[in-house]
Amino acid sequence: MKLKETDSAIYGLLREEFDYQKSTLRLIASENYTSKAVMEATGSVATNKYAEGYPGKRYYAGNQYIDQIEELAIERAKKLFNVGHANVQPHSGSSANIAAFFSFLEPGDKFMGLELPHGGHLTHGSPVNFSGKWFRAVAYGVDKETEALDYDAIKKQAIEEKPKLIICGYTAYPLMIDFKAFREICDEVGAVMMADISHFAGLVAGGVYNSPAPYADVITSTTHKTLRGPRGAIILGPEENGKKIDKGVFPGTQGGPLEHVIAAKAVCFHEAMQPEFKEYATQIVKNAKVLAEELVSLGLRLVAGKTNTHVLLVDLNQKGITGKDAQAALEEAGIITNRNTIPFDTRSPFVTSGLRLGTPALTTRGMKEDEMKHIARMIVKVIENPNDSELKLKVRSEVEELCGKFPIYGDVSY
Ligand code: DSN
Repeated sequence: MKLKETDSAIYGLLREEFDYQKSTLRLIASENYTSKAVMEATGSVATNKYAEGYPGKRYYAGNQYIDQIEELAIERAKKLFNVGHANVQPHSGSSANIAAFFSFLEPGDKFMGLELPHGGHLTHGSPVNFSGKWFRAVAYGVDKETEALDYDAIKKQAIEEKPKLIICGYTAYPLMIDFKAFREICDEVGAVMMADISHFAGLVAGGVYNSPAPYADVITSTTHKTLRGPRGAIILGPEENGKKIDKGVFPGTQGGPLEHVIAAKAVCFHEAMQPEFKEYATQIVKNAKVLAEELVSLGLRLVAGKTNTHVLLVDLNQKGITGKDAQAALEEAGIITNRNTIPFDTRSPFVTSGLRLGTPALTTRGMKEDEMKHIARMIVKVIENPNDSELKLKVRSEVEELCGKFPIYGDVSY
């Protein structure tokens, strides 16, 4: 039985999506192309099984193979991130953060997280999210001059606010985080240290980003960004927090785990343990740095002036274009990005003054420094001439030509 015959509408759309992914440049910092092996596991028979509970303690019969899959995923996650405990069941990054809050906080407790426009995530205390509605969220920010975290200022604020938990780890922060400094701040005020490493988990696994493992009480992460696995998440921590973390996921905030996705997570962890993955992570950062330098040399301003991670944030204010319009013009040219607020942004999150760019997906395609320079030139041309249809068409064909040289999923066809 084939999808093509049973559901031609979905088949046709998936085929179009596949062609679109092949022929466009993905610069969304949180996206990637996962391996065929990961996709195979995601599309496997493990989707048919209910397995509420944990390996050896399930609420349903018939889990002898599923238990082994989940155990393997757990052991690999522990080894990859050098932690005493891993829970591989969270369905998404937001689910992982809800579970972590459930494990360590009571409704109404105070916690601190980075403000959304400064690079924080929705689940780190935004007033429209559960994190801001059910808890007393206090936002810290980046320094106005440097646009970097000011650890002394965060410490001062933490001493004044006395939060029960502090989150570090962000979605749009181009610099490396000092996790030891956060541990010291948390110790000073008796707070739980939570690190959300969703964006840079692959860089941690590849050894090119500081690891929070020696410091954090709980670590959450998605598995599909720089880590290049299936869409999903994990929660890690020291062994002594294991029971608390597990209860926070099930029965705290989730029911049946997605065992097909857990199988794919296990595949992803195995892939991330291979020497090639270190090379991949190293190249992601090299590419981001070259892309950043080239954009700056072409006249764009970057938040914090640079990147030392996979992500860079362009401040479009001097170019007289909003993030929304830049994103739309680039999309027409086949360059897929996302608009993003920048620190102290005067525009709404729907419009924004910034553009977030990242190199994980381009690096998976095998692109290197030369391609980054080429892409930077195309981006600047479009941003400077967003209404020039002819130019956008020309860039679109340049993009297609470049994509053709760096194919994805070479022998896969629909
Ligand atoms: N949506 C993710 C990102 O793009 O950073 C975070 O959840």
